[in-house]
Amino acid sequence: MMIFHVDCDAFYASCEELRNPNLKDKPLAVGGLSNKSIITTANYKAREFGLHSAMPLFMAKKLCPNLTILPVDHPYYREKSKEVLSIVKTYGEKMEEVSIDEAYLLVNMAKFGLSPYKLAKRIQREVYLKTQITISIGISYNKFLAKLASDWKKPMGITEIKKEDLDSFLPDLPLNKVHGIGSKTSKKLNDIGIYRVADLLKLDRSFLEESFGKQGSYIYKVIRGIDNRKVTPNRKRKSIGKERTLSKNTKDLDELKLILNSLSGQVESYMADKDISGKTLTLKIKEDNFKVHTRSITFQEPIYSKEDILRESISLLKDTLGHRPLRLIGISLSNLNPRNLDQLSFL
Ligand code: TTP
Ligand code: MG
Repeated sequence: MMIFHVDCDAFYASCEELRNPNLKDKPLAVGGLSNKSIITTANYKAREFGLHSAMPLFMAKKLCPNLTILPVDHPYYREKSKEVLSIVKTYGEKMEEVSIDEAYLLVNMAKFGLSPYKLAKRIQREVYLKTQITISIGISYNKFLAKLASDWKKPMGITEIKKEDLDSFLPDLPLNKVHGIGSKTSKKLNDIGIYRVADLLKLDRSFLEESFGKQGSYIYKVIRGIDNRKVTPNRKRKSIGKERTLSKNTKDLDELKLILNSLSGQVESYMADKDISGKTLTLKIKEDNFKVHTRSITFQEPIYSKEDILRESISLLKDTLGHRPLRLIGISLSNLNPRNLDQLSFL
């Protein structure tokens, strides 16, 4: 078995180029339209000017005055993502979607009678022919290395990392290229003179564990090519909800708002763990006579933040609350989808 990590090239920008082909050879960024916002991505032409994801728009414009900027259109990208990933999925035993444009695929090579490289080529070609989206593929024997490999050569790259190649891929790697080392950890490590994987390799396991806990032991292992995480197909959950039976029946709005506040926080953190968002919010209440009422609202754009969930559930509560006190209150989000990176909420 091999693990393939598939990642679409300049995904949002490529989607936009598809429906407007004359943008293809021009620098293009997708992002918010006010100067304070950031760009979510840039096509490869714009990257020649130094543009990258999460760059403030004003900076992008300064570096690249001829930049075309388009607003984000999630529903369209999600559609394209489904097209791409449903093709990729046919090649694997299992697929795990990680974000809108990437997935891990567990591949049984024996089925194909091809080298991993040739199979990756075939997947690339089929995806391109059917969707006009280009993808890069990383191939290895674990998730960490497969992900590293897909990022190695882009766009349209195929990179395989074998056990014997570890020394040529890992030691020179800067910390920010190690998936799982965030900017905070990276900064702490820089403070003690660690800049590359080669420096990290000199640190004891116990030191890393004492300094960074679980993450420390993860780092210790992955930079040695050890990663036992399985490819886990995304469970199709229909909804995510939390409810609470009240210690004392009440219809006091302020008291109920406090409970909604805590429930919204719990739903938010669950959504964050799974990296998903939901389009439909449902409020459920049970009155002191055990009568249950539910009320739902479906949004144009999916939500996942505590603030959004709380605000909307309070407004549902105001519409639902009658004159009877409640003995239970709950909220749930359904119509779930993988979400994208956090920055999007600022656009
Ligand atoms: P990435 O795969 O990180 O980037 P990309 O596909 O644009 O470019 P690459 O060829 O290097 O893979 O992210 C996928 C999409 O997610 C991207 O097109 C836009 C969105 N995104 C954000 O909204 N914010 C971000 O900070 C990043 C990194 C991506
Ligand atoms: Mg990508």
